[in-house]
Amino acid sequence: MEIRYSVCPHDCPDTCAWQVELEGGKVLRVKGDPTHPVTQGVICAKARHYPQRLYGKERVLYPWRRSGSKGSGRFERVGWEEALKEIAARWRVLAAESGAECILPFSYAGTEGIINNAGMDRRFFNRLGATQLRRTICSVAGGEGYKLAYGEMRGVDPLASVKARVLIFWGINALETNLHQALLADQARRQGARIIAVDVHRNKTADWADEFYHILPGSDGALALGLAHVILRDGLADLSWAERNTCGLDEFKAETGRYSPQRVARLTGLRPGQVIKLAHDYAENRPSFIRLGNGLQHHDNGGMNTWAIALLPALTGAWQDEGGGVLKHNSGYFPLDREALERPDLRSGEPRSVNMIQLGKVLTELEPPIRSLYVYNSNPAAVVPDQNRVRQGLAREDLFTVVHEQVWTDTARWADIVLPATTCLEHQDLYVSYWHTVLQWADPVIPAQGESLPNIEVFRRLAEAMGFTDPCFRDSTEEMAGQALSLPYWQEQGITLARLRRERHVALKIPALPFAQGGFATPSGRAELRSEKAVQRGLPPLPAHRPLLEGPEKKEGCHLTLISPPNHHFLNSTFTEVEALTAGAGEPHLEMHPRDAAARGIREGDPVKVFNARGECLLKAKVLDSVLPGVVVASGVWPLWAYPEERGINALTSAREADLAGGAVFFSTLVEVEKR
Ligand SMILES: Nc1nc2c(c(=O)[nH]1)N[C@H]1C(S)=C(S)[C@@H](COP(=O)(O)OP(=O)(O)OC[C@H]3O[C@@H](n4cnc5c(=O)[nH]c(N)nc54)[C@H](O)[C@@H]3O)O[C@H]1N2
Ligand SMILES: Nc1nc2c(c(=O)[nH]1)N[C@H]1C(S)=C(S)[C@@H](COP(=O)(O)OP(=O)(O)OC[C@H]3O[C@@H](n4cnc5c(=O)[nH]c(N)nc54)[C@H](O)[C@@H]3O)O[C@H]1N2
Ligand SMILES: [Mo]
Repeated sequence: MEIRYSVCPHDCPDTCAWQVELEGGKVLRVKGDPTHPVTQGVICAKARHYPQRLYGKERVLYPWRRSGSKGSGRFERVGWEEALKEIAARWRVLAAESGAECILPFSYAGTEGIINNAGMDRRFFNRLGATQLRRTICSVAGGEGYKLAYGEMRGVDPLASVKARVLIFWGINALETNLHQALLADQARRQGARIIAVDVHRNKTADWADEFYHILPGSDGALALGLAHVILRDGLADLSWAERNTCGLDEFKAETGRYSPQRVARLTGLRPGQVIKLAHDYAENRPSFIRLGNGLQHHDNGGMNTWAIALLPALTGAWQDEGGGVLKHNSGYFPLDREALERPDLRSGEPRSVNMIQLGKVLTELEPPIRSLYVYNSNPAAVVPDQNRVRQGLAREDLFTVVHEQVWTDTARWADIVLPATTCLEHQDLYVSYWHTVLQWADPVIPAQGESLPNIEVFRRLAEAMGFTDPCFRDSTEEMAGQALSLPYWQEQGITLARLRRERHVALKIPALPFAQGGFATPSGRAELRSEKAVQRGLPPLPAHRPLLEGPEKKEGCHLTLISPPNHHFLNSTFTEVEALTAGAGEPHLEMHPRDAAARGIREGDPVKVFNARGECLLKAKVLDSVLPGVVVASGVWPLWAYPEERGINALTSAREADLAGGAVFFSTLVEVEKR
């Protein structure tokens, strides 16, 4: 048996280091690398199934051309050269007729590998003059909200969180979505720390925590301001630190005066005593650590709520303790030379841009229309909101769709041309994490399966086919990785590509107390309780509670808020192609409170129709009190075949934009449910 190493490329904070066991050149097992400081030999069940994904029957191994009607799933084999020639020929004609803006790239984070995520593709579409895509589907609203407070995406190093005495998991289901953060918290708990979860349903993380605060969807801003109210009222703030390192303190004091425990209890569904207790438990135990999740920001008010929560350690001065503060997103510890990677200078004008969450509208309404779509690193037919419109768009006979994929996804089925993509075990890449602070590199572990090619290579070939002669279109993965790491920061870190290749993973040198003396990257240099940027973006100058647009208003006769969070067994829609994992996940279902079920004559196991003005989805009811009355939960983005009549959960979700940066509002969805 032979052992080689790789890195998990999937869109997950943990970015694990893999130890891969091979026999006769075949991958037998994938395990956690015991030498990686964060992975520590542990990986999730999904990744342990990688050999099934790699060699599974759903793998796309050759280029294919559609041979039946659109969406029929009938394809015939073609060679790479023929496929690329056809794409280039179609694009040349389209560009001549309508301008290259009629071509739209669509990608997200199928791979987090720096080079295959965003590099040669951006160069190519910049040079082509294609419509630009705003990649908003995941975390931009919360990201911008966090930046209103602190200016950049840096927070507590997760390895320091073991030192905390109180750890709040806020809107994050870490047990299923950030496993190693839960393991680090367990370590802290063994040393006496308490773990608190704040969520809208009692998920695995809530069960594992010592205390659970079960709140109403979209009420996090109110809760954070209520905690601030009690912290200031009861003398729990570190005012001397806050006076030196925040701006807008007096106004903030006045504003939070409006968030009495009684009012906050009404807004959140908690009892006033719970608000007071949480404020005291948080502020009186130090170091205090908040892991700020992604779930709470998939709402109309997600940006502002993230801002409000992020400010709590600036009141208590928690940043002065090792392990104290907040961790939302740590990509700021990995500054990469994006201009060198993506070459925005290759654009000749300023092409239009569209918001990816509005793909349905973009494909069906935009003028002048999109005439060709090139999809990679994403599965929009399943993951994008307002799914019926997306499908209407994908079904357009006049839309020339190319999908570069590892597996046969819902989106691939609607393609005119499907191209085979390598997996992380078959190509090189450079990996950062958006949670831990270890830089990684991986070389291929096995040769490319079938005729699959990495993203970088496909764009190199497309550039050649289009006659793009700039030498940057011939760069290798190593050259581009070198360009990404060319900023002085990497020299200061003592990290070169040669060293990284030798050591596979290198932990960054991060100050133990990054913000003990403030020094935030905001316009004022302080943590901003009051923000001019917020005003410029249409928010109030200080964080405030704002109701969900589809929340309390009870539009369209729909009375239940639908939350559709990630599934334990899948990674977004990835891994749904692994039979053992879909079998383990069972079938798509809807959790509802006994009171809501009884009011609709619904019993455990009943087939139900979940619907609103946008569409419907057929699920099986699970009646339990892990959800509050008025809230229903359907976990996972499943492939369409798993739903009766092939109507996915995103048929219900809205393509409305959140309060910041055009983020997605998957969880601000009102539905009604009836027995079928
Ligand atoms: N197993 C697994 N792991 C994953 C993924 C996956 O699909 N499966 N996806 C990956 C990706 S892309 C991401 S972005 C992350 C996301 O992982 P997380 O950061 O954990 O975010 P979510 O799972 O979307 O939501 C977390 C929790 O927020 C809750 N929530 C919803 N609305 C609210 C609210 O208004 N307030 C509060 N307090 N809580 C609310 C949801 O019920 C859910 O339990 O996970 C990554 N890891
Ligand atoms: N209802 C609902 N919808 C959601 C969410 C939710 O919680 N609820 N979560 C949202 C979030 S947070 C996110 S991030 C999005 C994620 O949405 P997507 O980014 O579309 O994620 P996946 O569904 O995992 O699809 C990624 C695809 O990329 C492919 N891929 C992987 N590596 C490569 C590669 O190297 N090259 C190529 N060409 N392809 C590759 C995989 O095979 C996979 O099919 O979904 C969003 N949609
Ligand atoms: Mo995400």
